[in-house]
Order: sequence, then C-alpha cells, then structure tokens
Amino acid sequence: MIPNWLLKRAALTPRARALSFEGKTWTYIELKEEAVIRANKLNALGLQRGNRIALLGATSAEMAMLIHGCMLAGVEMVLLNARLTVEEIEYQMKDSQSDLLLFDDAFSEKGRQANFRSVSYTNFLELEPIPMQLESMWEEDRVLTIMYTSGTTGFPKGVRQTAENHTASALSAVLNSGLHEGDAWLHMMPLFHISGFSILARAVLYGTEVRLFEKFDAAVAAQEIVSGNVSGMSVVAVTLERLLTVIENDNLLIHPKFRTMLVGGGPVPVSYLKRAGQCGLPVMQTYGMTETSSQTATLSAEDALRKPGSAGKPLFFTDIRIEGAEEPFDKGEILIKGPHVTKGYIGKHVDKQATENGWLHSGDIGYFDEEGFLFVSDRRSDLIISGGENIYPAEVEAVLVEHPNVLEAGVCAMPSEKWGAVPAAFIVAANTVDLESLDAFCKQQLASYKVPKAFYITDELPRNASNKLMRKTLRECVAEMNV
Ligand code: S0N
Ligand code: AMP
Ligand code: MG
Ligand code: MG
Ligand code: MG
Repeated sequence: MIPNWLLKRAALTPRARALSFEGKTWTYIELKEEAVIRANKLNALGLQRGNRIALLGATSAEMAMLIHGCMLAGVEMVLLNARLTVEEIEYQMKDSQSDLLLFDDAFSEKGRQANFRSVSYTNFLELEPIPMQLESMWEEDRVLTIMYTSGTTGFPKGVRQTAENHTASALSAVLNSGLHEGDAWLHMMPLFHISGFSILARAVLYGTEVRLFEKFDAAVAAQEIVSGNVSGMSVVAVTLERLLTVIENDNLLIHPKFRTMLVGGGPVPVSYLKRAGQCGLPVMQTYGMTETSSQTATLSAEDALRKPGSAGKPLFFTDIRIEGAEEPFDKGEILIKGPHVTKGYIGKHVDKQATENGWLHSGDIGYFDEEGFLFVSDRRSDLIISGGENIYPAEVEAVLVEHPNVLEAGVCAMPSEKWGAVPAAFIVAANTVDLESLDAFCKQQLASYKVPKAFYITDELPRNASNKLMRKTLRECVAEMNV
C-alpha cells in the first residue's frame, strides 16, 4: 500500500510551502484543505471510487487542487491535452468511458460542445460539498491518472499510470538529483503531460514547493532562476532555447541555488547543451515517456559536462536493455523495465500487452557507451515531435483520407526552425483538391500542432513490395525540396 501523498505530507510538514500561483501561496495543510473540499464536491456530483473524470484546462492552481481532490476521492483522472479539438476530446472521453468532463471556464466552448456530461470549474466550485471517506491508502495498482499518447495505428492510446508508477518514478528521480533545504521547482509545463504532472507528484512526496505558472515564459523563467526562487525546472528543447536566448542576451548570472534544468521530451541539439554550459546553466538531459510516468534515465550533475548528448544512466529502480546489442555502441531498440512502467492501456487498446516479460518496447533506438551512458539516437519509427508535442503520421493520414477529394495521404516530419519538426503531407487527390479547404478540414478535427504545415500533391505515394507506405522516402523528398 502507498499512503495518499497529500494526506501524509500534510501530516508530516503541514506548514511547508506547497504551491504558489499568480501571487498566492499555499502550505501543505492549506493545499490539503482545498483538495478535501474538491473531493467532497466530487462526492456531491455522485462520483464514486473507480469512476473516471476527464479534466480539460490550462495549467492552474485550480487544476492542481482538482488533481489532488481526485486522488483523495478515489476518482481516476483522464488528463486531456488542452490543445485538442472537440472531436479529439470526444474520442478520448468515449474511449476512456469517462463519467464526467470537468472544464476550465476558459475552455467553455469546447467543454459544452463535447457531447458528454460536463461541468465548468465555476459551476463545480459552487456545489455544496458532501463529506466523504477520503482515500488515505492506495493499492499499488490504483490508477491515478490516464494520459493519451498517439500510436502507430492512428488511434490514441490511454496509458494507465498507477500510484506505484508515479511513486517509483519520483523516488528514482530524487535518488539521482538529491534533495536540499529550500528546494523549489519552477513549473511551466502543461499539467496534462507527464512532464508537468510528475513535478506535482515529486513535490508532494518530497515536501517541496511548486512555483506554478500557466505557461512557459522565457523572461519570467530567467527571473525565477536568477533570483534564487527555484532549484530546478523542466523544459523541452524549444523552451530551453528560448530561455538560453534571454540569459545570453541579458548576460544573466545563474543563482547558485539552481542546480537542475531537466530537459527531455525529445531530442536535444548538442549545441543547446553547449550554450547552457557557457551560461553556467546546469542542464541534465532526461529520457522518459508517458508509459514510464516520466524519467527513466537522467544524466547526473556529476556527468553533465562530461557526457553532453547522453540521457545518462538508468535511474535507481530502472533497468534498460538495448535489444540485440552485444557490446557498447551497438544500436537497437531501447527496452525498459521497472516499477514505473505502465501496466497497460484502456479502452480500444485494453488488450494490448504493454510489456513482454516485463520489458516495455519503447520504439526508440539507442545505445550505451563504454561507461553505461545511454544515448537516444533515433526517435520512434515515424514519430514527429513538434515543440515537445508528439504527432503520429497515421493519425493525421486517417483524417486526410476522410476528405472527399483525397484518395491517399502520407505524412512525415519536416524540419522546423521554430518547433524542431512539423508535419508535412503528401496527397494523392481524386479531383482537384483545394488546399485551403483541406487545411480547414484538418483544423476541424486535429489539434493545430498536428495539422500539416505543408501539403504536396503527388501522383502516387512511395510504397514497398508489400504496399507499405515508405515515410522515409517522403522525408527525403521534403529534404530535397527544402535545400
Ligand atoms: C513549447 C510550448 C511552450 C509552445 O507554446 P507557446 O509558445 O506558449 O504557444 P501558444 O501561445 O500556446 O500557441 C501559439 C501557437 O503555437 C502553436 N503551438 C503551441 N505549441 C506548439 C507545438 N508544440 N508545436 C507546434 N505548434 C505549437 C499553437 O497551436 C498556436 O498556434 P495556432 O494559433 O495556430 O493555434 C508548448 O508547446 C509546450 O509547453 N510544449 C511542451 C510540451 C511537453 O511538456 N512535452 C513533453 C511530453 N513528454 C513527456 O511528458 C515525457 C517526457 C517527460 O516527462 C519530461 C520532459 C521534459 C522534461 C522533463 C520530463 C520528465 O521526465 O520529468
Ligand atoms: P511521450 O509519449 O509524449 O511521453 O513521448 C516520449 C517520447 O519522446 C520517447 O519515446 C522518445 O521518442 C522521445 N524522447 C523523450 N526523451 C528523449 C530524449 N532525451 N532524447 C530523444 N528522444 C526523447
Ligand atoms: Mg501555451
Ligand atoms: Mg505525448
Ligand atoms: Mg472525423
């Protein structure tokens, strides 16, 4: 059994600072009181242990309190990506058999359009709470959160993340990064991604503060880091680069309290790591994913300068193997084992085995060097990572071919100065297809980061002997056209 993090934490260090947001702060006892109120309001809505609710909103203190409220009430959360379209929200609500959609008022349009029982934050907060038996202990397998990641089939998969997954992940992380008096984490990530949720989970386990912001802002982040407000922060490559530019332009000095800049969620150009080194910004690359409830390997402070480009060693409770590798530098698929690895999926993919003999097949390609440092050398087959958001070509292609004038579609990554990579589409058209209407058609169904940023009309798509689309050839075409 695992104690409910917040109840335990509030009992241990009630007066420690837990959260700050938009000029307000909460101690752990105050955060617990807020979360209990929300658990009791969930009870008032008739939600019971084992029910599922979907949360839709931007990062906010309210969302953090709702998350803790759900964990107290025994309700499983589906954390929806706030950039999804109504169609995508409906798919995930239906697939997860969610009992309720709770939405931030700023998302009212989407929240009300979705064809489900839904309640806005404001209406929820007006409810009269009905006291309930709080969930003070969790079974290891208690599903706390469900996050959707896209799959090679084109149908997003809901990943189950249990109390054990999150707890093991947080414990592994602290055995790598250590815990110092006054530690505080700068939180500018989406709370609906594991990159953001894991910050909350770690803080409540360690008894440290989360300095929460609605969204990434390079100037504000730099100020927080320089002033000694925070000891750590999580970023993706795109946000690291924006932050470096501010630090470089203003010649800022990193406060000695700041010791961990975790960067992950996709490949990180080594040039960024070098620039960080020159600024005195202690950057640690990490390799993690939704299926592993965040970090699985992370570079330690000790090796950060010595091993640029490496994602470090497997964390304390993690085992990593390179499939088929016989010696250092042999490349192969990265296989992961440990208590942080998901037990599986829900909905449409409920029967899909997440692991084979305990090993998760990441789909990523990598190798270990002679000292056991992991290098992730290639991304999952065909996966496009745009500013830390994942796009699976199959999902975009499935939408494109629904268009009446599209016969066939192939989607691949196109390099982007701004986002690292963006999707590009090759279209075999039935009649003349108006690209503007195709773009509008995509925007209706796909979150905007998934909408192709370039469309190319072609007579046929490259296919191999077994008729499989060769997206690698598409990528080569894009590269040729952009020289
Ligand atoms: C990069 C971010 C901050 C960009 O958002 P920004 O600049 O605030 O844009 P908006 O003002 O919201 O929108 C303006 C227009 O830009 C489009 N847009 C926004 N984001 C993207 C994007 N990523 N790609 C393409 N377009 C984008 C908007 O749609 C809008 O356009 P229009 O007007 O047309 O609608 C933001 O994208 C961001 O926060 N990205 C990071 C997401 C993230 O957290 N990814 C990680 C996911 N992976 C994991 O969680 C596993 C790894 C992990 O856990 C981890 C990762 C990093 C560090 C630590 C860990 C860990 O293990 O702990
Ligand atoms: P997600 O499913 O959104 O959690 O994304 C996880 C995926 O991001 C991984 O499977 C990798 O493809 C990619 N990724 C995460 N961290 C790194 C890293 N340090 N280097 C390269 N790719 C990464
Ligand atoms: Mg944003
Ligand atoms: Mg993802
Ligand atoms: Mg449709």
